[in-house]
Amino acid sequence: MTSKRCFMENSVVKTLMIGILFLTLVFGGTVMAKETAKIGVIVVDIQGDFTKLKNGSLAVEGTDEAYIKAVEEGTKRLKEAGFPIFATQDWHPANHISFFTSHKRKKVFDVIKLHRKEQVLWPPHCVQKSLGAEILIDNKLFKAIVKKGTDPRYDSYSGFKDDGGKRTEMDTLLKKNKIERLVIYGIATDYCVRATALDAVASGYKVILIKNLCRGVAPDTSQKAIEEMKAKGAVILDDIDLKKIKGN
Ligand code: VGL
Ligand code: ZN
Repeated sequence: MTSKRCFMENSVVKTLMIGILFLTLVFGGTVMAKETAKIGVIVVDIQGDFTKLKNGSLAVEGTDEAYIKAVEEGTKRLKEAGFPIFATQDWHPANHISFFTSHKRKKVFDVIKLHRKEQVLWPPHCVQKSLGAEILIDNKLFKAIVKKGTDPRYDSYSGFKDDGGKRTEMDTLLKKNKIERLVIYGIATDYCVRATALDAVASGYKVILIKNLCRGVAPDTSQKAIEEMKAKGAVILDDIDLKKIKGN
């Protein structure tokens, strides 16, 4: 009698244990899979020429030491959370078409029509191998640095492709790393951050923009750019919020 009851209890316990194990595997598996939906980071153009800190040729408002420090600290946090970090680097030849100096009778910040688009003529900046082209945060943070704007004929605000339609290695790199969601921030909100984020959305990535880690060339175009990114489906966060980044 006692041994029979004991046997019954044992089998009930066994069934329960197998059930719990099964449920843990199934539900735990899905929850885990969701949590590991892979997140990557793109740090856009944190280069000397875009900063006040380095007296850059195209220095953007608010790019002081505190800003660069905030970008570096934020990037470290995201790396420690396990996300692969990618950077874009504006990397122009000295005769690049976006430089006003490459056009006769043109002044800095003139706007011309180029390849059927409006092109701002910038001061020469981020010339290949120059000091101003260097990325200002610890380069060891990056899994890869994607150079852009290397073709003298085309500008490339986007880290994904230039104005001639030639793709960089960004999308291949992200796909290789199984990235589905992208945290994006950097310089400039209204140019390279905007173009990179919009191309990321168009390429099927879920985009999270960290507003306080972005700086723009002008307030009105920056505000417009943020609204545009939001309208296209990007999530705008004021600051890094790991819970929201993982759960959004
Ligand atoms: C950028 C203007 C020219 C940028 C690059 O990084 O936003 N802006 N080249
Ligand atoms: Zn440029």
